[in-house]
Amino acid sequence: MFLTDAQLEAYDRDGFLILRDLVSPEEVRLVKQGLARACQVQDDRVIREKSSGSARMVYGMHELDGPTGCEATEGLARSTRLLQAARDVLHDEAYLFHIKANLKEAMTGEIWQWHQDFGYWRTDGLSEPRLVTTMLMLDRATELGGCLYFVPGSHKDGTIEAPFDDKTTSVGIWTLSQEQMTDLVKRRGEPVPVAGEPGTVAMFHPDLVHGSGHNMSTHARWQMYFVYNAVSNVMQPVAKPRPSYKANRKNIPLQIRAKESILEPAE
Ligand SMILES: O=C(O)CCC(=O)C(=O)O
Repeated sequence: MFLTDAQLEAYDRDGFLILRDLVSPEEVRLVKQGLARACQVQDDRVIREKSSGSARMVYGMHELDGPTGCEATEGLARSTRLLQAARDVLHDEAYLFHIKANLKEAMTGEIWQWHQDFGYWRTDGLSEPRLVTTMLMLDRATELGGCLYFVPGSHKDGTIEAPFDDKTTSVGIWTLSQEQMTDLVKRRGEPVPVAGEPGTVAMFHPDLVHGSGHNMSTHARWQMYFVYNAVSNVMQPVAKPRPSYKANRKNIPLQIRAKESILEPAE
């Protein structure tokens, strides 16, 4: 076990858990270096903002033989801090469903409407929301800079049928309507900002309602999202499977890295 019983209880109650100073500044620096390199790549793994053309999302940083691969990111995904914590929450062995970075450049980084991630992932053939997202702050995340917001306890509503929106931002998502969001906030309370220093981690449930605003600050806000699926949460076949860097169907348990710090070679 990496997480305590009290932390697991908080995760079950709120749908998220914040772990401050989990990743060292030097480790964050290495991951950022790899991400800056990956942003230069011309590939479908790099999705750009419609308005500015700067990188908004980067997939596949754990694929060491892929165009965006980064040893530091792949190594961190297998650290006890991230992988064992994911296993604890999932009560199972875990594997990487995907890793993606979300970037919001200063002044231009765009919003993410209110949504639940499982709204998308169930279309990949997943029947159970037995995944966990482990988000790592690579920059200071602030309210002005478009940090994430969570609606505590909203995962208890299950997966809400929401309309698909591929118009208002650069990436289509099943976005909660104004009526759905108003009703949710009345019952569950106001959204809370997920602000913090680089190295802070937030683990959250696939049915947790979340979103974030435009980056109005003069600083970039980069974040890395490690999404783990429980190995027993087998994906069913679908007519049009997404590429494996978005929806990995190979449920082979991920092994913990021999060295905990990614500053040391793996084996
Ligand atoms: O990075 C953000 O601010 C939001 C990301 C998000 O909600 C998502 O990728 O599903």
